[in-house]
Amino acid sequence: VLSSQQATLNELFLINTCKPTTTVFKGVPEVDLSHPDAKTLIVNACIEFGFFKVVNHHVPLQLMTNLENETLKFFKQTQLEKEKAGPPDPFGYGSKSIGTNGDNGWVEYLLLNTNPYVISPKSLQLLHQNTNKFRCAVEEYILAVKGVCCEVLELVADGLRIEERNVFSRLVRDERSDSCLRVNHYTPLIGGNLIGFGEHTDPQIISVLRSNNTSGLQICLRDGTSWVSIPPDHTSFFIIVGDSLQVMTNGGLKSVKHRVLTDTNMSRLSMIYFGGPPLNEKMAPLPSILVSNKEESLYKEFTWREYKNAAYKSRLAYNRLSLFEKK
Ligand code: GA4
Repeated sequence: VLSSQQATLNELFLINTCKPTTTVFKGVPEVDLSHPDAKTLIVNACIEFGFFKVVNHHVPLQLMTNLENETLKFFKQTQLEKEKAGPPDPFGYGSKSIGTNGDNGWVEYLLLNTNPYVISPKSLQLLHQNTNKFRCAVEEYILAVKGVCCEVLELVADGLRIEERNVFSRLVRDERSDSCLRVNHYTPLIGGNLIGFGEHTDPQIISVLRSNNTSGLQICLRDGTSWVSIPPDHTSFFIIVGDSLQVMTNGGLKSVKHRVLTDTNMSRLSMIYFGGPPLNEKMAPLPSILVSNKEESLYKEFTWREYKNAAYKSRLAYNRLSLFEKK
């Protein structure tokens, strides 16, 4: 029999009753960035799963744990203190509610845009309301993770045999790039299996995720129905293919649906860097891909700003790309 508190939680966060025992996935592709054939491994992983793990990335563990500790200090404050950095509109501190269209999750988070050119007042406030140590940890981490993001994107271009190896990475390196950093904190709940962050694809190009050693992340396999749990690894990064990479490769590399379930006894802390293009950037399949594959574009013409606006108007689980597909 469920306690009334548990029953309310279940209602709010859609307890996963259909498949309580999700398989732990042993087949996550692992890419050593200095492997001579990293580019092929990466493209194969993007095709097969839209997801892979990066090892040997040269980002010191201490840099990751430093941000982890600084943000934990933030999350340990009282709710009242934390809410001074909210609401997330869309940047700032948020709790339980995700986006503005009625999605909920058992999560609290910090969301900030990372680029000095486009940084929002709320992100600045978040950085400056906190200690110097917090701000340095964020800035140092962003610099490092942006490097990993760009290196992976250059290997994607190499693996696809695109001559201009910075076709994707230049968008993230651009001083107007609309990239952001999110830190998600999932506190444990007896009963487990609550939805921490509901299923969705990321709208950006790729996302680079690092978490502590608590499980919870699941991806949906290409059959569209099987959810598998990803074993956590606090020393590595996980790469998530986003909708924008799907568009730029004309559907060759598809975005991956993923979600997070809460753990029964451990807190999960994840930090995700979303590599996004500048707002004015036209999102279209690369001409070189269309030519070499002798394909027509599957998508209507749109800018990242238009896509992002559409995304922010949609529910988390919505298949946003369908709005931009040619019929
Ligand atoms: C999913 C990926 C990123 O976390 C995010 C999310 C954003 C938000 O939390 O504000 C969105 C979600 C994400 C996609 C649909 C909209 C917008 C919540 C939501 C319901 C920061 C992003 O860019 O898109």
